[in-house]
Amino acid sequence: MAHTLKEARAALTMIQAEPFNAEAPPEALVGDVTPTRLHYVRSNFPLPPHDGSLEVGGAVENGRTLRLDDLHAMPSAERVVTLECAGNGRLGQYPLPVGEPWGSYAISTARWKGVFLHEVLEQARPTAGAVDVKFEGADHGTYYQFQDITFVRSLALAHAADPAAEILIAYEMNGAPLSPDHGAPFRLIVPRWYGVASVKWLKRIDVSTEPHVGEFQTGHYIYEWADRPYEPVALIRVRARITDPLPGATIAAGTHTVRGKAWSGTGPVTHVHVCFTGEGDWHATELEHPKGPYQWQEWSFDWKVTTAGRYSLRARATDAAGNVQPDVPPWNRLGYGNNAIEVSCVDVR
Ligand SMILES: Nc1nc2c(c(=O)[nH]1)N[C@H]1C(S)=C(S)[C@@H](COP(=O)(O)O)O[C@H]1N2
Ligand SMILES: [Mo]
Repeated sequence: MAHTLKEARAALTMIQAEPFNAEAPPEALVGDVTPTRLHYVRSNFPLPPHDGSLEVGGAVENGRTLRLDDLHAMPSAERVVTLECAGNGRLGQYPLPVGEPWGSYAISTARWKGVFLHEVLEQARPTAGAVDVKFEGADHGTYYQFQDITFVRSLALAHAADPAAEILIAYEMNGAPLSPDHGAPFRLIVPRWYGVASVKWLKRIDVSTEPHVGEFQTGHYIYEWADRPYEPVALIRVRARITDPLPGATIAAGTHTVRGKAWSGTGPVTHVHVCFTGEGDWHATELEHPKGPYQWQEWSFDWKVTTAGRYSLRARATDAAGNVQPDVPPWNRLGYGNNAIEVSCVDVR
């Protein structure tokens, strides 16, 4: 397995060796779906062993233990979902906060297959008074001041049990069983939310009558400011990326089709504008209709450039909720949710 693990990781840009954390390469953003070997990986703890069982319990009338066969026997669903780490773009924050020094590529899109969480919860029958659902991974370890804690996240029962939320317990990614780094044998996929909600190596689903207060949503993965109460990170903020030309490229004068992706958890994205001088010359791009509710959209713009020189390219997305990217990273102590407009320099000769 060591060999295949090494192969599975070879195309990624490593941020940390152990636990393994790695960004996607720029090619990851070219198509609609990111090939699995190019999908970013974010793990807080070493790869855990998993015994293949998933306990569903707590404040439910019908607790049970599910195995892969049980999940396979249920109706399946497939969704294409863009995942972004809430720490993506942390390097763009100044002063640099603690945490993984992510550049801009902790973002990818995959086709996930599994069963709907709401169906599993319906079968479990939460008791009256249940308000929260904890999702526990098999992974654990040292974390800041903690000797040994397990990766646990919760969602409000109203969200977890909502058929419209389309939360998956996924067992396949891009047509193959989940790989070790992406949460084998099964994981949560929470569309529209920063990746942290999508608990990998899912071991236990625990319905509760009290909201969960855990390190991964009250100590980290929170927007923390000096002057107001913190908020847990939740929906992915609106963002656009230029994928062609890549930063630092040299292109010939003439007409160049500038391309990119745009995404938002409060989406869909309704406009992407591009700017070539940094002086407010914003041009509307051609934006494709979303191919699905949870995946990035493609946009393009035919840029006619006749004068040689260095240009600074910017792309700015706006979504249906009216959210638009800010010029500078919205600072918070732990450096989450940087969706500032990116600038890339391109030489025209
Ligand atoms: N059990 C467990 N699940 C986890 C994590 C983790 O450390 N442990 N990391 C989360 C974070 S922060 C992100 S961004 C996504 C990344 O999913 P990926 O590695 O498949 O890209 O997994 C989430 N699920
Ligand atoms: Mo993340």
